[in-house]
Amino acid sequence: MELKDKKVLVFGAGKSGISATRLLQRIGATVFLYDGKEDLDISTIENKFEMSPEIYVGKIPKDKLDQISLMIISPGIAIDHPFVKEVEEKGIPIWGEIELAYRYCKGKIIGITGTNGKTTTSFLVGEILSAFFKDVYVVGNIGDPFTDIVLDTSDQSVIVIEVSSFQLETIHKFHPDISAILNITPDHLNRHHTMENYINLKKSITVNQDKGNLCILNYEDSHTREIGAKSDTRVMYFSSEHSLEYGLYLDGDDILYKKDASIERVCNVNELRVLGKHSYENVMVGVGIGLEMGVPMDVIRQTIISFNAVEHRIEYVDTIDGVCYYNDSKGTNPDASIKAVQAMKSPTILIGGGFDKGLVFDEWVTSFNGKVKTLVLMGETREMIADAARKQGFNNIIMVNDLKEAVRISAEKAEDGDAVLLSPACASWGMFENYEQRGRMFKEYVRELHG
Ligand code: UMA
Repeated sequence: MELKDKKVLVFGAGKSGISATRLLQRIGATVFLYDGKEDLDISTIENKFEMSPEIYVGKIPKDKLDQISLMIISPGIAIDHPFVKEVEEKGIPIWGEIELAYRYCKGKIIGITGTNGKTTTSFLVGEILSAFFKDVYVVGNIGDPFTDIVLDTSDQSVIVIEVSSFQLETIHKFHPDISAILNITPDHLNRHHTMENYINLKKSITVNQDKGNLCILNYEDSHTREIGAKSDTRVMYFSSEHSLEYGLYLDGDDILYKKDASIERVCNVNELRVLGKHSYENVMVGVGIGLEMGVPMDVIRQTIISFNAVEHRIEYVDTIDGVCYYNDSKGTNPDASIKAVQAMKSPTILIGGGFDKGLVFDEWVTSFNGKVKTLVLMGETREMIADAARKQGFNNIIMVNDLKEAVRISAEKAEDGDAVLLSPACASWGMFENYEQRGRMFKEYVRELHG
């Protein structure tokens, strides 16, 4: 669709909406920017554009809908939102911000999705590719909208996109040259309603791929293995448990790459700076993508060996009075948090709770396995989590009102040699703007403990 001189409605005036508006303006479209938040202060957005679009908050005049050729929606807006339905009923096409960017993007596209590990993996893939290619971008759910950079891309560019299930709801032609689905465990069920919908959304990252493309999948995850079995795309698996005919796998402490009859040792996991099986899986995906892109193994090896954990993902913060503090604010669902708990090496005071995404916490509590000595709970889900814990006989629970109190109480309860881990198993929404802000606040409160 040619968008020059067309009128386009952008729904959502967060990062994605602002960036999509800028792109649309640059390609000659007229934009109506609409946000449903009635008390949104327009003066905080107006200055983000060379030329301000028409901005509407709370409500948008009905006649505007008769003028538009397309609506772009932000990932935070569900496709069953009443306003989205109203626009859809008028027969107006609806694209997500990712789809809009894709239509103007040049170069090779790598799309990385999965419930957990996609931010770290996207970042690592960006590092591996930047060590070999000149023009590499890492965008998407990781924090910088895809629409921000598309007009800078050329045929030589490589674009790594962290893609969330929210973003996949509104793709149409989006076609990555390489895709990866790291794992699929329950998350965002309040938005997607059923696990089946959630799995289908993750799978849709491959929907436009063909035999000339590659999809990298987790052999140990029954959902991704099933996607691979039914895929029309070329598939490479990675595994932390089994040796494979083709792909990357863990053999003892070695990561191996097998293709045809040859087996190449990539590295020993003890050479890596990242910890835990889930981290080795992310590394294997990074290696797979690097190799597919033609990056020499020794360049890949050097990059993965010097790669550190990313911010907010089992991030070491400080040691105060013999207690180590870890920030895992990115632990926004039970499965991610289980990995953080498993990575702890000492008795742990765990800070959890937050926004209710319709998830259950029983498996999370089971993973404590004697390691978590105290559970400090905050947010909307705190009673729900406490019930799940008590059901399993875990009663050492402290309820708090906010994160600051959680850090203070944890410091009081912790003894020399313990760890305090913020890994909420819930989204931050309602208490914080996002998980990054929650993680930054945690680090600030920990630093304040120095007095
Ligand atoms: N809004 C409405 N009506 C609604 C919902 C939202 O008008 O029903 C408005 C809000 O008032 C707000 C704007 O939409 O002004 C926010 O849009 P948004 O929620 O899509 O947020 P963005 O700032 O555009 O950030 C989005 C992603 N946010 C979400 O998916 C919720 C960011 O992922 C992403 O980094 C960014 O685009 C750049 O691509 C964050 C996230 O939490 C990190 N992702 C989820 C996750 O990782 O679990 C999926």
